[in-house]
Amino acid sequence: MKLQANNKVLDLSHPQIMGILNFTPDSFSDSGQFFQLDKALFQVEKMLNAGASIIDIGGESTRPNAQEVSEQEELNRVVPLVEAVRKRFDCWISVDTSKAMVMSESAKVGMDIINDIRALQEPDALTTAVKLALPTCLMHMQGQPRTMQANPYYKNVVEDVLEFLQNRTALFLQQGGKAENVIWDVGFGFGKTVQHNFTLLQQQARFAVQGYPVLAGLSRKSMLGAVLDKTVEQRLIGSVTGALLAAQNGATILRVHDVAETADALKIWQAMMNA
Ligand code: 9MG
Repeated sequence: MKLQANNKVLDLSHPQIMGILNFTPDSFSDSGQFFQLDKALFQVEKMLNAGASIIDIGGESTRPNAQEVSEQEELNRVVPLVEAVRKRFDCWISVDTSKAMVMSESAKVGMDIINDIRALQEPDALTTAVKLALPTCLMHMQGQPRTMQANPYYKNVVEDVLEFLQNRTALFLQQGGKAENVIWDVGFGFGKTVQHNFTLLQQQARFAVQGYPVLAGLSRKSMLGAVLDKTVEQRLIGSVTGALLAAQNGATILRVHDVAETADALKIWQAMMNA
């Protein structure tokens, strides 16, 4: 499998690392605006040198209980950063957004992948993504970030998530989107209990065999903290293990904070696979 955008090809015959770059007020809060951009670019360079091939830029915090961000605020945060990364680096850039305007403005300055945790359900998002004709990650979430962990419920979490992704994909294709631009993500931590999350991780191969690349994001998430009884800062080994298990179960894009450590783990896994 592969992705194509803006005259680039991303080979998904082995897992690729997507490095996380959150550009929310708390992420680089100790700096002024110019230095914030500078620090973010330094962070991008570090992740690329450590083995990331995709940088995921987000201007909206998607943590449980996070407040929503206005369109203008998200545009102000994301678009100049996408433009700056595009000018400096020859990497893949994904933008974590659900807003049609952020998608189209980011595409103008070099975005390669739309990463939408709301699977194109916001106004105009579906038609915009189809028009942009870029690879698009459709992620499953039950509820909204502010309330999603209140009381997650599924009849059968694997079947329910599978049905949701199939339905969103069918709509995308009906509107004229191309199958080769679809990426799937079960949405670890988005409206799911610890048990739901680990069931989805265990059964991830069910999603991977459906014909679309699977993206997995477990990095530092509370499902790991719940098992390890560790704070966010103490979840490095849990995160690397989670990424590796996701790769083993068919994920080909791994969304992580700790790029260098994940890259080492993948190299060992790959050596075993190639032996
Ligand atoms: C933005 N974001 C936070 N967690 C994520 C996950 O698990 N997958 C994707 N696609 N995006 C995420």
